[in-house]
Amino acid sequence: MKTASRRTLPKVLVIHGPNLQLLGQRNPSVYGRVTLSAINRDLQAQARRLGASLTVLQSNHEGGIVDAIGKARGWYDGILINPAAYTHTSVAIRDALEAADLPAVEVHLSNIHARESFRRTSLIAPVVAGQVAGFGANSYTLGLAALIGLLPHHPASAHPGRPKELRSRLRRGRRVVGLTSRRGKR
Ligand code: CA2
Repeated sequence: MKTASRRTLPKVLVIHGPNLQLLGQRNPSVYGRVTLSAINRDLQAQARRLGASLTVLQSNHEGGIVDAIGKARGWYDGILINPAAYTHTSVAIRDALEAADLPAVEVHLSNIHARESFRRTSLIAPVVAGQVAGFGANSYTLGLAALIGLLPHHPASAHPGRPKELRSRLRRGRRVVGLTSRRGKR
């Protein structure tokens, strides 16, 4: 199978969900004054420092996001996603992320767990390695650092040289506590 990281720098697909193009223009009391372009600029700079390359996409359409995730395997090493309102509603995006089987991190500007009850459920959280929420634009940079730390071939990987059976569990951030190796060593 094609592995994106063998071709060049590790590649991360960044997906911004619906209405995030409005950031900085409306509703500053909830989402702050930072614009989506400023977030993307900071992410690109951080990726350069960490030795990764980014492709950024914003879509207001569930199907567009599903298509992008569906095509990611083989081309990207990981996915950073703010699914926005689809966080709380989209079984389709959840299923696409699960099927892609790539390391993925969910980010939110606001602390969704401290807001209206309908925002407290994420359909996405069970199929990603982790969620960063509540730190404004910093949620994205924290999420990107965490994601890059999960990439198997990246020098910043938290788990370099780990054995194969650990790698496959860590790929999606699965807990490894209690795992025993059949070969008796790790
Ligand atoms: O906190 C987040 O990042 C959210 O994903 C943002 C979504 C919201 O539906 C989620 O519950 C939490 C909303 C994105 C729309 O952003 C706007 C920005 C400015 C003005 C209006 C909407």
